[in-house]
Amino acid sequence: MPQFQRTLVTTALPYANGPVHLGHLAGVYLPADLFVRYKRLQGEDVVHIGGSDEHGVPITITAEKEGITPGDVVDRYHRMNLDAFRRCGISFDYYGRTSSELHHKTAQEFFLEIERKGIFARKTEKLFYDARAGRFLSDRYVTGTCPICGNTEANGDQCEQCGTHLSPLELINPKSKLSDATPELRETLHWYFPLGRFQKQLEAFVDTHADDWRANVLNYTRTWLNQGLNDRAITRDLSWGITVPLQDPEAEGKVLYVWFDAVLGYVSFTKEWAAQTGSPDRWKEYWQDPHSRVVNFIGKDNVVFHTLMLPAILMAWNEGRSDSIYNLADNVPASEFMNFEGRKFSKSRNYAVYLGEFLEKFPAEALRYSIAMNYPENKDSDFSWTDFQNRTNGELADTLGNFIKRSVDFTNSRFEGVVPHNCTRAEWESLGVNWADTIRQLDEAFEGFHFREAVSAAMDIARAANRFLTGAEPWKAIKEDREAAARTMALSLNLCHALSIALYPVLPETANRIHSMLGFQGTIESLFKRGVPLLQSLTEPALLMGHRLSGASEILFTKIDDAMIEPELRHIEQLLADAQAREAGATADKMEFKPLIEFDDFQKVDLRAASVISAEKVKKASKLLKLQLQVGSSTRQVLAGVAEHYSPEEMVGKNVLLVANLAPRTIRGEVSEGMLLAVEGEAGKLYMIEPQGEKINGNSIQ
Ligand code: B3M
Ligand code: ZN
Repeated sequence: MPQFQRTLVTTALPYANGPVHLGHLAGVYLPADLFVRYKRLQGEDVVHIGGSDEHGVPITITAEKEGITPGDVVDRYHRMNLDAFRRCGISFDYYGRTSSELHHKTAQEFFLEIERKGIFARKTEKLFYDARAGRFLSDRYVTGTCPICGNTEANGDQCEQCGTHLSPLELINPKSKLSDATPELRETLHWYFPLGRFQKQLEAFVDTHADDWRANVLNYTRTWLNQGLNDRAITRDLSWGITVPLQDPEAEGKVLYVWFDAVLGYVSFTKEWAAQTGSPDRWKEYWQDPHSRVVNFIGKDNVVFHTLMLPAILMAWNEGRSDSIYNLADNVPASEFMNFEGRKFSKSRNYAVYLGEFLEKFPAEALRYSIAMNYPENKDSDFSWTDFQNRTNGELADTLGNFIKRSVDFTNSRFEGVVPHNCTRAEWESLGVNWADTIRQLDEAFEGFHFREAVSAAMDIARAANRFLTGAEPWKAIKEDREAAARTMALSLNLCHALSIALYPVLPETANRIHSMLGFQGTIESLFKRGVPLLQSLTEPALLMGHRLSGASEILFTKIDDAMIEPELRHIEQLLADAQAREAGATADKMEFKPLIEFDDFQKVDLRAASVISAEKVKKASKLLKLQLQVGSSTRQVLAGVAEHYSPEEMVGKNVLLVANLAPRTIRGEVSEGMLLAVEGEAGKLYMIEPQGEKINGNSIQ
């Protein structure tokens, strides 16, 4: 692994459109904080940059819904999230906002540089336009019926019910969210970033990280690369965002696409941080010195924006330059998701525990520890109240907290609060902790982003310490062999000190409390020194005979009793019951029959028995099968949303019922000439209607 002189850590910029929840903390902010605190402890040069993503359509929709301005929305959530992070001990060096002037300027500078090089393409396309509101509608502003599952409230970019990614043009009965009007298609011009132009360079970039990036990150990225990269529109017809910085009448009323600007927020905020430290040019050391590394902490849903889009933007900037060349990310540790009591967090369904609210009731350090121990590194993990309670009471209060308190109290009461013995190296090595191994384990785990292992390795010291103290029984020894008791206490106090260092990344506040109980002035942070790795000092006992403790002793963790968890458990039951009621309600709605139609209306539907000749999966559409049908003497192609219920092999040879006179539609670039009838069973499972009988193919129903 190459050695870097400094590290820039960035964390995904949460949309300032709602409060962050425990899922965000587990996936992005806590792991990043563990990493930067570890680096600082080791005397390394590290800067942690984060901030709010304040553009994008969800923000303008919220503003319209609440009758306030987008500025009001982002002010509210920026403040709320920053405060929750602070209370949780997430140690940003800088937490910016994409609405800042410097960020607007930076994103525009990138746009202009790429425009100047002639890399963007300008293309005219037809987009939905709401004539009543006088506005073009970006995907999220259009709603309608999903062509795959029939959900009447599908969004223009995705159907929440079946998960299919859609374009607004695929919706049946599209409606504008602004006015309920049926939108019309109008031509509009946009700037496109030609990702495909960088395909080879991006492939080479990703290949250089084949050994050090996580499997999930490589997989997502390579799936995209294998499908071939396309042009992406990077402007929008909106009024909220960063204006396209051209005098051109064609650019009027257009802003940069939120993702184009958001990923550049990392650069802008590093500049703002540098200015704040009094050395405005210092940001360049982190972005443009080849001896520096950039590490982007994100969730798995943001992978390609960080492994393809941001690198491609930087490549476009770097192209043909001999100076001011940006470093591409050295690593992009993307997490899987942490679920909550077995279900996905969902902001739209209000199934979430928000960080700020959690910290009103429970201590941040206990949360940090539980979440670190459930870090969703390679697969989705789960947060449950019972697990949180058990870890707090068992591991933090009983194992760690008790050990520290027993050590300090006994020394205070029996040895006048003074370390009563000089521990030898041999004694230090005899405690059941192999210090060199432990340090190596911690180093490897933190450097490799294996945070659960890192925190467990630190907690193993507490377990060994407890075993040692309980086994040595100084409260008995003190009566016959004061020297033995003195030895035990000196070793225990040194273990307390080792714990304060090893657990510092995950429990910074507790570590500082231990540090001060042990009689040290100043904070642990005040010991940090460039080039001095504090973990390495654990190989030697740090407290010498005669060192005086502070004299105080605190309970580090209070147990969480059932009465505190009870309301939370009831609250989840309520949330789950609500979700079930909603789902049942949705089924009940379907039971309401549609308005009556005349027989003649029904006669207009041409229903035919057909049979499936061949079936195959459709690229980029995991729900669709492309079927060729025999309908009497003719053949037909139909796309059916049944890929999750039937394999292509199962479909071939089936008799099916076809709506034969449905106007053809294009889905995913493929024409579908008709629709197959199926009925929904439990949990959304689909069953094809399979007419039985001899010589029925091609015949209509009677
Ligand atoms: N705001 C999406 C999200 O919060 C987006 C991340 C931006 S990172 C530059 O998931
Ligand atoms: Zn759908």
